Amino acid sequence: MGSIVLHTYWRSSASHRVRIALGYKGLAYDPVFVNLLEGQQRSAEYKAKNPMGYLPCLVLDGVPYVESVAILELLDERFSEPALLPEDPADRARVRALVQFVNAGIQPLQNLVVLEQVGEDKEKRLAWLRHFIGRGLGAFEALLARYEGELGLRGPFAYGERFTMADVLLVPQIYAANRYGIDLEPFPRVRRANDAATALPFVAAAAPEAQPDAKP
Ligand SMILES: N[C@@H](CCC(=O)N[C@@H](CS)C(=O)NCC(=O)O)C(=O)O
Repeated sequence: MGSIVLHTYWRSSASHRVRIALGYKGLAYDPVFVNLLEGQQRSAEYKAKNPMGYLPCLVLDGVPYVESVAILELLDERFSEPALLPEDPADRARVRALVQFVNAGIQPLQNLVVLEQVGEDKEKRLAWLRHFIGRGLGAFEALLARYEGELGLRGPFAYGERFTMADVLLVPQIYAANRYGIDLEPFPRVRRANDAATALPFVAAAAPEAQPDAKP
């Protein structure tokens, strides 16, 4: 195995995804800490790695890769066991739908660059975050309920008995939901999946508070 470097920030949910996936696959990496609050992601040096100015960036054998879901797919293809996606194409599509509910439907709306456009008012930002995260988690819960009805999937993870890429996306999203005080009571399947995943040691090791750059 070659070298793996991860440009990360403790509270970056997209970096959190990649930390979980690396832990799941038992891959050691060297972290490079990029402080989002200090704007280090917008430096010319970092933007040479990711022109969007977003974390994470994974450097594998000296080659930089960006966009967390593309990175997860790359890791799954390069280091196939244990797998992040089921084998059956229909199952893969259903897991990928859960992945995209978070990746496309929720997380982009909670990004710093978007919140800056919402305005400086903290209450306004919080209302925005609660609206879009709550809306997206409601859809995630509804899709889990549909899979339960159609396929008999009853957890403990998001897509049945095995940990998948859907769990990799869900855990950081629930971390953010808790951070912004979102009521998770209406989402029992989401809570069950998050509880099952966060009980796993490699998921706990990837948690924001467990990172060396975490601030109290
Ligand atoms: N779709 C991207 C999203 C990445 C992203 O939004 N990163 C956030 C942290 S979680 C970021 O770096 N934001 C910096 C900013 O808004 O200035 C991915 O999945 O990698």
